[in-house]
Amino acid sequence: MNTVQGGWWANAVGYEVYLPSFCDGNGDGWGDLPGLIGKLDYLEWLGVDLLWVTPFYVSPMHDNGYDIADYYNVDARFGTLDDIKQLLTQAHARGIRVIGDLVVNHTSDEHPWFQMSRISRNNPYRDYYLWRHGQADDRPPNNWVATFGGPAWTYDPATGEWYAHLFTPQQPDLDWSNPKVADEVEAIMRFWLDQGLDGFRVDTAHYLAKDLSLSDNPRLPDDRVRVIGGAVADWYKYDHRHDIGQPALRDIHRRWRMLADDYNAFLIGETHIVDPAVLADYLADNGLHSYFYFGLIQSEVESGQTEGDLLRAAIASSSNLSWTQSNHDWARAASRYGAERALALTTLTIGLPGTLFLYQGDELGLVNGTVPAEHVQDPLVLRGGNYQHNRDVSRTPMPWRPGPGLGFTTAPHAWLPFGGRDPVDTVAVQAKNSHSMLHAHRRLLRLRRSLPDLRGATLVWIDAPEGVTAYRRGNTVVAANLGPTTAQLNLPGSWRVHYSTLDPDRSVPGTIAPHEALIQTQFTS
Ligand code: TEU
Repeated sequence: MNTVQGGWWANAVGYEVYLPSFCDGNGDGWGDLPGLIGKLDYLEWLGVDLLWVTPFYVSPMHDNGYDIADYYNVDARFGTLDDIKQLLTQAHARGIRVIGDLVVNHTSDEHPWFQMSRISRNNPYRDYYLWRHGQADDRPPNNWVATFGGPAWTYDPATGEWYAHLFTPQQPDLDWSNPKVADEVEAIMRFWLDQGLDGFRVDTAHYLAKDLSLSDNPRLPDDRVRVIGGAVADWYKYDHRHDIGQPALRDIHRRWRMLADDYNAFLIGETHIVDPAVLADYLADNGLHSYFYFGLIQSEVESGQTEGDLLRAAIASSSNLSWTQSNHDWARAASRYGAERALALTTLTIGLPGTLFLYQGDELGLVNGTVPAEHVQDPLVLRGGNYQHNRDVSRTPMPWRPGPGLGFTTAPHAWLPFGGRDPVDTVAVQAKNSHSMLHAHRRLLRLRRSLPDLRGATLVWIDAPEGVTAYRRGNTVVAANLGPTTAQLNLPGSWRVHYSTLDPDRSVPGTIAPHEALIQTQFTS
């Protein structure tokens, strides 16, 4: 299962740019494309191969761009179509590819398709969405709940029917059983690939198709409910047998894959599926080129296990998964793991077959930003969810340098609070310190390029001391101590340490401290 397949993205290092919070080029406190273009030198210096840029299309921003009102234009708050062209030209000149975000489970309720569809029951756009009679005037068609809490249906008095939305009511779900919807989305994909985009991260890739019987989802027995706080708690109480993960998804993914292959473009699916076997099944079915493995974001390790055990199971299923520890929807990795352990896990994943993604600020070891309750913008909380579970903590502005505005903006305020960052959290300060997290990440990204075994050689897991996860690829060994005590890693032969997460000057193998990871190569004579 360890043969690397795939195109230019196999073994690439990706970097998620959460556009509203990355860099503000025009001083309005909101991140934009000119701001991002101004940071391409930094991203090249860091050593990333691929950017995933979150939605930049026209949007009323009820969910920061994940509610799209016009798929063919750039929202003025982010810039212009010309800025996209500039971004692509300048990124490509630096050898960096750029993928966009394909958000097509739903549109914005301000999209003209939805505006038309709600006018009358026989409007030609009516069947672009899922409109249904209620079980009674005050009872939705079934028991589905929205991911962000509350019923997945909203009643529209204009036509006396309900429409489905697996997120907020401002994000009506498209009806993927309508071939016209599939054609519209293909045209959108082609438009952006023709502009030079190198692919898409597919938002909620396992949603899209619904079971058109619209049967109720069974309630899970209490002992199978994942305990999670905030507005998403309701979602986890059900077995989502009828609203997501439907067989019809497979055709949608396969069709997109063929389209993308014509462009040599990369499609990576976002699913919350933590069972790697399910993802492997999607992959084996000629689905998207890769899917994010969310095990290091969402699943808890069982007692006696380490995150290394999760990774071993994942890689046993497929070599085309994408590795990540954070994104704009979850608490930052350094807050969940501690910065040192997060770096050790990044080191473990960097040598695994597949694509690795960092989330902006991961390279600085950033913990969650501070966002006082009165400043929260996340629709999850604004819809009545629990403040403790707001996603804004991972979305506060990127700290570029100390001082007012953090180098993110020249405005006195940004759209979110600056997060309470210290000078030592910033790119400028860390760039001057060779022992910083930033330099540790930069060295690591460079090693992936300079040690060919990390990309091509067969992967073999090593019998390592308790707590240590280690594998060998050719003459290179990657090992991380995820246990609580110092361990001794004795390998036959002579070895040189190229990389230690804790000590940039280390070259001698041997002990490995808790939360330390090493990359070492064997001398061959
Ligand atoms: O997220 C999908 C999603 O439902 C989760 O990641 C969700 O945010 C999480 O379970 C809550 O803790 C995607 C986007 O990444 C997210 O930003 C959007 O809000 C969502 O889709 C709707 O488009």
